[in-house]
Amino acid sequence: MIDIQHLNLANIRLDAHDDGVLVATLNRAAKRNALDAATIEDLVTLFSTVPRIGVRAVVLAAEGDHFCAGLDLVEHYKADRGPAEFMHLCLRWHEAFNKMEYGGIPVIAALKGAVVGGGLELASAVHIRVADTSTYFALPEGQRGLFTGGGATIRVGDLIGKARLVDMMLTGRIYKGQDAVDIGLAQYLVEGSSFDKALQLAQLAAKNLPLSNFAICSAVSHMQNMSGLDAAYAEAVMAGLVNTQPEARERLEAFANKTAARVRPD
Ligand code: 1HE
Repeated sequence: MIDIQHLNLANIRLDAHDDGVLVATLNRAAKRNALDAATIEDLVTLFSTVPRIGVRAVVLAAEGDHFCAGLDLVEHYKADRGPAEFMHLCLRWHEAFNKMEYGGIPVIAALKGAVVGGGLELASAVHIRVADTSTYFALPEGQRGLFTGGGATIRVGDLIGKARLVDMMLTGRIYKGQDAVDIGLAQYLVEGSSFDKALQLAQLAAKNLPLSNFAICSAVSHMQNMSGLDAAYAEAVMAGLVNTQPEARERLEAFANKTAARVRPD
């Protein structure tokens, strides 16, 4: 059972399922789920805690028609922040997003409507992105006299490559539909509800052994920061741990006994 009682979040609603899936819903639809400082602190708290409370997978969803409109521009305008203050705020964004990407728990985003600016930075920190037909992606910072500060230069660049990233930044280009999938902004595009599909994927991932998911949802990202030589070494060490875990014996035995599912299409 997931214990979420002690988590007191201002702008994220939590719903724990018996199978270990935690649904975390951005809950500021009136502001199009814009990321104010309080929501960033919620994300830091949530994703610092999630790996230690029995969660096996997370669905990151949103209330309203839009996944996330990015940085809370009104809060930013009113606060009239100085460079050091904004730098420190960005470091909190990085803290939150790094906890998501490197935390070892699969995070699957159910996208819809605007996934823009910091909203795209948030979406790019999860492990699987599911879009519906209303979903669109953009980096409008340039048009607002701003620059990305929540990791777009790294994570969105990893997803779509530098040339497309710079085009989106310079021109405000919007991607949606199959084009967004084709360039790597989303892995799934559904006609119906992105939430239903994201939940289904989370339930699938939750059935994997936690140590396998840890390797997939933490080690892969760490390895991509390493040289090829070091990544191969780290992969071997990780596989040494994961592939000999006692919990895997049952699954291997089932394969050996021909009772396990075979890997076949349809
Ligand atoms: C906001 C925000 C926001 C909406 N910060 N309050 N991001 C952007 O440039 C996107 C800015 N937002 C929009 O373009 C539109 O709001 C949407 C296309 C997302 C939605 O449009 P719509 O017509 O449904 O809503 P709206 O009427 O524009 O906004 C409804 C309310 O949400 C309104 O507040 P209200 O109190 O007047 O009702 C808006 O002010 C509020 N709202 N978006 C604050 N972003 C670490 S650096 C990251 C840099 C960035 O992310 S730059 C931000 C890029």
